[in-house]
Amino acid sequence: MKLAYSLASPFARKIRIAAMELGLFDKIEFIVPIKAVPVTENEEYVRNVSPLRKIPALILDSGQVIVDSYVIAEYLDELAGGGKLIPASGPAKWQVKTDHSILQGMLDALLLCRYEKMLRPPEFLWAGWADDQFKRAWDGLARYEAHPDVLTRPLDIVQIGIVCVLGYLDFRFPDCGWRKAFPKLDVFHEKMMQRESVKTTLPPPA
Ligand SMILES: N[C@@H](CCC(=O)N[C@@H](CS)C(=O)NCC(=O)O)C(=O)O
Repeated sequence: MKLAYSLASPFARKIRIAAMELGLFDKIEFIVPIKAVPVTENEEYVRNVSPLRKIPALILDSGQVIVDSYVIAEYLDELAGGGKLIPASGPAKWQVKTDHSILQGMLDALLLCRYEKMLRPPEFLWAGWADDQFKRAWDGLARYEAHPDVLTRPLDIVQIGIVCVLGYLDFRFPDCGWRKAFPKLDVFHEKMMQRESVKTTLPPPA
């Protein structure tokens, strides 16, 4: 199978970490098919992979395409036997899915903030909107700072998601000061950095 990804994408990083942790990394060929920013047309990708023009996407050997990083993570988890990074059933499953959705929203908000600042012509920039997107991610971090139980349990997709948010902040918002504001997340991040999967998937220098 092939993963359409980029080294800079926090969503794709989640899948690369999950694949390594699940022992599936070597089964995947990693390809960089598009420049993953809005307003970059790519008809072939639209036709063959996804009309949304987003990465990551997993292309199975059968040709079937799986999109959205959570769905891909769920697929890989099932392939690895199930219940490894996502609980198989019960209240824990729904809590993990909910937490993951919040983290997904945090990443979406950070990307919107970044796109607003990077892509929009300066005269049209809506600073209040970009700041509000950033605040959603920031408030999300406060949620996990207040729930250290999430940070100390065995590895799951929520912890991987948190690492990807923190790594993206270091990558695109290096002066935001999250370490000072969220000391428990800082300790968590240091601990996670000892994992090969987390260390080797850091985004490249900006
Ligand atoms: N919900 C999607 C979000 C993926 C996403 O936004 N990817 C970004 C790159 S990090 C992208 O492809 N952006 C291109 C665009 O929005 O045009 C997922 O979890 O896979």
